[in-house]
Amino acid sequence: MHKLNDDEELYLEQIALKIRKNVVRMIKAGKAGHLGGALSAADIIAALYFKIMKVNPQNPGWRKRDRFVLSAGHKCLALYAVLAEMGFFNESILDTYGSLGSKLPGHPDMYKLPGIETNTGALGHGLSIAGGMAIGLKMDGLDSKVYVLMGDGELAEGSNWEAAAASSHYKLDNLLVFVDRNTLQISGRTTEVMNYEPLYKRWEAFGWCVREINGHDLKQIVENGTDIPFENRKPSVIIANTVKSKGLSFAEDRVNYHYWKATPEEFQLADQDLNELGRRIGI
Ligand SMILES: Cc1ncc(C[n+]2csc(CCOP(=O)(O)OP(=O)(O)O)c2C)c(N)n1
Ligand SMILES: [Mg+2]
Repeated sequence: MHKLNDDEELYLEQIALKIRKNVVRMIKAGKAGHLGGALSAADIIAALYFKIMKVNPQNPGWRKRDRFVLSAGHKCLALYAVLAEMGFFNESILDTYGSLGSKLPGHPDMYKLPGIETNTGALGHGLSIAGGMAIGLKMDGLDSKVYVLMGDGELAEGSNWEAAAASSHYKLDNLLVFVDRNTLQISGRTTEVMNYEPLYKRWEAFGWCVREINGHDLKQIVENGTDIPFENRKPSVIIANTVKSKGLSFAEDRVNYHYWKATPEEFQLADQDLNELGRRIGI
């Protein structure tokens, strides 16, 4: 387990802010994009890449790397931003979002961009893929881990629960799921569209070791994310309570910012909010 000190926390806050700024930058370039889920997950993704996982931007296919599966593929703007920040590719590629032939499609494509482990976008498949990776790593005698980021609305896909059962059956203690529980999905509150609460008890009933954290608290994310397995011979899941569109005051916790086709006035507001946050944390 790694405990973040204050300097490390500030550094990760700065990375998370850069991710948020670059998410908005890509949406500006592409004229629209999935905003809310990228921003609710920005802190988790910053912590994963900059503190928790072993990856090598100079050698994306390094055999001993940890694997990251963005099961909720529509959050990919946050993934593109962190991969650019890590140096997997030149940051200028971010400005091609939305243009023909871009390496940054609306959902991630492992054949187009270094650092993408698997194609996602159709919800409900990432956990099955990750389970297969986790089994494969064990068979190869590697101690690498598989990290998965899922949406809370995504959990309504039944295939997830087959994968959850299989992961505990095969004792995949090299697997850690983050559920970004922002309580919204595409068309409303998750509890109203398709209720899967209480999440904690459901995961537990499927044989997982469960923890619940504040998904914007970088200390909690790192402390728990570096502490796996929570229990030997069991897969681990962190239910991360978050706010959809976190960081943009006019959009936070509002369903209509799941996908954002912004007006120039809204872009101005977004820049104001993020620059203000930057002034507070020194960038
Ligand atoms: C199989 C499938 N059905 C429907 C969709 C359309 N869709 C895209 S995002 C989304 C909502 C996802 O909500 P959640 O998992 O909570 O994501 P977040 O709130 O983090 O954006 C839906 C239904 C999809 N991508 N795949
Ligand atoms: Mg959600």
